[in-house]
Amino acid sequence: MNVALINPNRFRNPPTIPVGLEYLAHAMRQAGHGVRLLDLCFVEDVGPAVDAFLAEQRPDVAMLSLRNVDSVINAADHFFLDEHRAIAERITAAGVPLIVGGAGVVAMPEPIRVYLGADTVIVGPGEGAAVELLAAMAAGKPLPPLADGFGVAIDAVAVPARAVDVDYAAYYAADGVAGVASSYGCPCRCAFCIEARTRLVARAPEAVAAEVRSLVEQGWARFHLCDAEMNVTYAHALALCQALVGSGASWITYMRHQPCDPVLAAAMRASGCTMATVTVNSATDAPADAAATVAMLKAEGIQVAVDLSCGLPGETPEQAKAMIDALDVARPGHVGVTTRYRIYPTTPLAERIRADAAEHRFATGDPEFVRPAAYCRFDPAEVRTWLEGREGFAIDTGEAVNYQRLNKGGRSQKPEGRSR
Ligand code: B12
Repeated sequence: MNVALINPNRFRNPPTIPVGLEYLAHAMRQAGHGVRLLDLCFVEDVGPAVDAFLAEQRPDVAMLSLRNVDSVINAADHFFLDEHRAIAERITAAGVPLIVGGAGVVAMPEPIRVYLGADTVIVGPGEGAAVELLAAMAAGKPLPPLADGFGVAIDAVAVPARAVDVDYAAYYAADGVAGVASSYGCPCRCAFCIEARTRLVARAPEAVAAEVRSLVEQGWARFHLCDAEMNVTYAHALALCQALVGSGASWITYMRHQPCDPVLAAAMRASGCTMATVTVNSATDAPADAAATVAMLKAEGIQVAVDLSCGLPGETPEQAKAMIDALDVARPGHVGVTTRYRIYPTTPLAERIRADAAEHRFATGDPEFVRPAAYCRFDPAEVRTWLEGREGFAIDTGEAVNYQRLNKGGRSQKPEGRSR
């Protein structure tokens, strides 16, 4: 079939290479389909670009990637679904069947499908599910409204071709980096998060390493690991690091504060990891464990930022302050504190707010939680007083992501152990 892939993500702080669409393009080409990708990230005149692309390619189906529903942080001051809907409308007006998928759709699959007027939404990894749908379409079957990509096997040893359809130079020039995913899904249970509680699907570390080497060969040696949290399975994290040794890449990642030990920290460093964002929830995590992980990573000379979430249902200010104290002693380069949560309708946080009037009073915004709504239990002004005088600590305003912050020189992080 003739497939049009469209990346509507024009948020450029930083710009993000549409790696998900690159993976889809590879899987569909392997299955014998014709694929072209329209990347709208740096395009000025979006509407005419979409119309021209459709008129020229005359696709059998269009696949629109929905990475961001909104900016999440700061009560989601950028809401992207309206601009995505304008693109979706041009596709459907041209009579082209529309399938949507991407990291954002898991937030609320059916409301997003309806909002965009799409035929189908695929939740989760798309490599297997999109190919299955194309086969069904070719056999004349109707498109289902919902398909579960987590339930369809992916080719775990595939090595997707990179930088074929996307202008990497434009992204790197604008502070972007390549992304590489070694797994999808996240078994963590964070109440506010849309990725949590999804099935973990892992790729073979050797295949990921081969993909990384191909990026390095093309000159794109710095990448962001795009796993939800790299270490949710300790054995996979360690095997990934071991496979990446000698690739020539340098990489940055998100990880949970646990599991981590000196062996994993050393393997990360040996494989080219230069920076980690450690995600910590003061409602559930032990301060000593979080501080220990920061120390282990710093001992290897890895730059560390912490994304600290505090003020979740049931949490006391004392819990949050104990975590802040412990992190202040561990001294990561930056601690971004979140106290306002975007409420997504499918999360446990939303369920709790719906069920409990005492929690409802902390919620503002769209009562259906489709358009931005926020939960804020700790007054940010008070939290600011807890952070006063602590170098590197700030309420996260979404003005930058951590690799930008630390590149601009967060708190200096002199390696405490081996030198670089
Ligand atoms: C790594 C990451 C980053 C890195 C990206 C680095 C890089 N160069 O790639 C950085 C730190 C830069 C970043 C920034 C931001 N991020 Co971010 N990020 C992620 C993370 C962890 C991985 C995304 C990823 O690339 N995955 C790997 C690729 C291969 O998977 P994928 O894109 O999901 O694609 C697969 C499927 O979704 C599907 N698919 C994709 N498109 C399509 C289309 C169709 C039609 C189909 C059928 C299938 C399909 O198939 C693909 C292959 O399996 C996700 C969380 C997560 N685990 O998903 C958050 C996430 C995507 N980020 C999010 C947000 C909000 C942001 C920021 C706005 C944060 C901010 N306030 O600054 C910015 C936006 C940047 C931008 N320009 O878009 C949200 C978006 C959802 C939402 N809530 O709106 C997520 C989901 C986190 C969350 N829990 O809320 N991010």
